[in-house]
Amino acid sequence: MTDTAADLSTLVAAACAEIAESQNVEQLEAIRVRLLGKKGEITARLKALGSMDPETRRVAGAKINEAKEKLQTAIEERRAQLEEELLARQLASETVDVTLPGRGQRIGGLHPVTRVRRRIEQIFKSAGFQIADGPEIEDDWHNFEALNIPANHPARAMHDTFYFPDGRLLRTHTSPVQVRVMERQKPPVRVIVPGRVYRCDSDMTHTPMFHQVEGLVVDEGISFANLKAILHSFMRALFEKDVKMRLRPSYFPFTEPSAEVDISCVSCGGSGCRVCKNTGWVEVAGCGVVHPNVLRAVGIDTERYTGYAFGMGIDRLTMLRYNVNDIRMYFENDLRFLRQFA
Ligand code: 2NM
Repeated sequence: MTDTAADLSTLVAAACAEIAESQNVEQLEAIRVRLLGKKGEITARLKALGSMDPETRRVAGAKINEAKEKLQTAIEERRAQLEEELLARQLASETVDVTLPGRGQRIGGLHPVTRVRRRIEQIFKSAGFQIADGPEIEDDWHNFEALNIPANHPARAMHDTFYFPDGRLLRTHTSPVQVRVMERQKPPVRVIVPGRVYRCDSDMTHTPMFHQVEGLVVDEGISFANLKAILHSFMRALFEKDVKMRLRPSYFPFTEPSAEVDISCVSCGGSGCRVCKNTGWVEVAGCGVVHPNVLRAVGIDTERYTGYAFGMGIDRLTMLRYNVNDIRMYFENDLRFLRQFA
């Protein structure tokens, strides 16, 4: 064996050991460049062949090419091995265990007040009522004047109105919408108006914003008896119970006569409990025969037409239906509370 041949086999053996020990493709590539790159050790030997005599060149050339092929093969095999290892590591670290339980997605639900409002709408719809709505920011005329509540009328003090600097206000009831309905629609009128109303009042039974539904029927020959019948049917439908109902004389500027509506306590059935303060009755609405001044304010002929109207708090009806005793719970939006209704 010639010196150069021995030298070459030493180089190949050392390189093969280095290739086998390389830890990643970058290291391996550096080895390849050092050996087989343009300025590599093997490449240099191939270049040196040119200055040899033909016989020496033939023998040396064959040996160098053999060494080159051996190294190339070793490098490619090691590269494949390293890539396979890398892929295996990636697969192991990125594995998704499809048998793990999911994180879970909580289903949302309608707010209890919304659920009761929809029930109310459904019941009145099936009795032939239209559903109307209107602005929450109102003018004095629609909220008070047209409803027979002139300036300085004591009823204005009862309303704890929120005013804007320009004299407009947040509606204190949904009646202004009924005024707007009567302004644009000739009788017969048969509507309910659910919506948000605002009063400057806040404690366990009052929130500054609350929900009301008011009803209005105007036609020929409408009487207090019709009012009583529709309200009693409504209460039985809403609470899905054969509730009793009674009317107590009351006062509203926009109705005459006027009455408060009580139903037998839905919590105890009338025997007496905390909800009805041991009276057996709970107050749920106000109502009456529309005052002629209201009909006149919107240009309805009071000789030909009469009407009845009623109003109730949706939040309060919701409290009765779900046995909740603090109205503020409905507006805190605490999920622990709301989830119980989903
Ligand atoms: C109530 C009680 C009694 C009422 C009156 C009217 C209107 F616009 F026709 F005059 N709407 N709503 C009314 C009557 C509301 O709430 C306790």
